[in-house]
Amino acid sequence: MTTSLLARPEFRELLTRVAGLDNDKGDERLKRIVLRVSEHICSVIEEFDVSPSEFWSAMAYLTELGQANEVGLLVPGLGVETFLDMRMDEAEKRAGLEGGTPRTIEGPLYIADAPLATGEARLDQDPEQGEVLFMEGVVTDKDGAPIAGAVVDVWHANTRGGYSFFDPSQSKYNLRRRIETDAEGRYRFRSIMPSGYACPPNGATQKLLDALGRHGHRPAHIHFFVTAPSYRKLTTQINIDGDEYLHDDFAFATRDELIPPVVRHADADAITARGLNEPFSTITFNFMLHREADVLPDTTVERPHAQAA
Ligand code: MBD
Ligand code: FE
Repeated sequence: MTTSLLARPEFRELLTRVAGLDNDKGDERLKRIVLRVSEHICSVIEEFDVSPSEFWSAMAYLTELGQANEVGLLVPGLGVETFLDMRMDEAEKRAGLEGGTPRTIEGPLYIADAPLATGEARLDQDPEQGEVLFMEGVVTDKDGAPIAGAVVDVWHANTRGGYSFFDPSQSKYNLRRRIETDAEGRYRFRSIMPSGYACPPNGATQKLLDALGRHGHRPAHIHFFVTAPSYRKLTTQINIDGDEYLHDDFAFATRDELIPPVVRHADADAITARGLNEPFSTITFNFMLHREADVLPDTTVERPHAQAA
């Protein structure tokens, strides 16, 4: 004899009504999803003998998470954003797509409509004592043919791990640009070396991470959306090699193919040739895009983005 309430006819009937499956209005797919989610919540309550007080502390947590606008931070912290990437990777593999630059998560800190430049841009507009970084490369198709007019939308943190807009000490669009590739498919930019991001130490996300014995750090990284007409949108990041969190990212976004060599230039001639006074670093990284195809799931993710006012 089972002691589970979940199998009881009166509970099945309750779930059916919860999900609106006893009416012919509304959205069929949503009804099936709500049924399963409700069932899973009840099943977890039963499995762990969750008390009402424990349950309400979880609801208070979700409320706090939403009010602090940290939903987009906890999702990657729980590996769910990476799971969505794994599913897209699988769908592409099943459709025979191979090679190309690997995707990795977008994260919660993108701002649309950064200034658009052609060929090259300087990203650091706020004065900051950071190591100068030059990054460049080519956007190509999967045969290595350059794609002119592709847009490399790049964003990264400053030397304190903060992103403009979310960090009010930075100016609008600091360390954010869109760069259109030139006739040879090239992009390049000058910026400063980012530092890794850390979850707000007193925030809701860090509170749960603490309870799991986890840290909330990301290795230093640079985000990209790379788009071109008739190609699949690429969402990716590169990581800065040598970072202590390189293979211990709280957001699970590191991939081996996304750790390009960072070349440090310290000799006087190289420094003066760039018009600098200090050593600097360069990174070369090419993006390889796949052609769009109707049979494949769209790689453009619709999600709310803050607008830089
Ligand atoms: C970030 O900068 C980031 O990229 C992710 C995924 C989560 C939190 C901060
Ligand atoms: Fe980031």
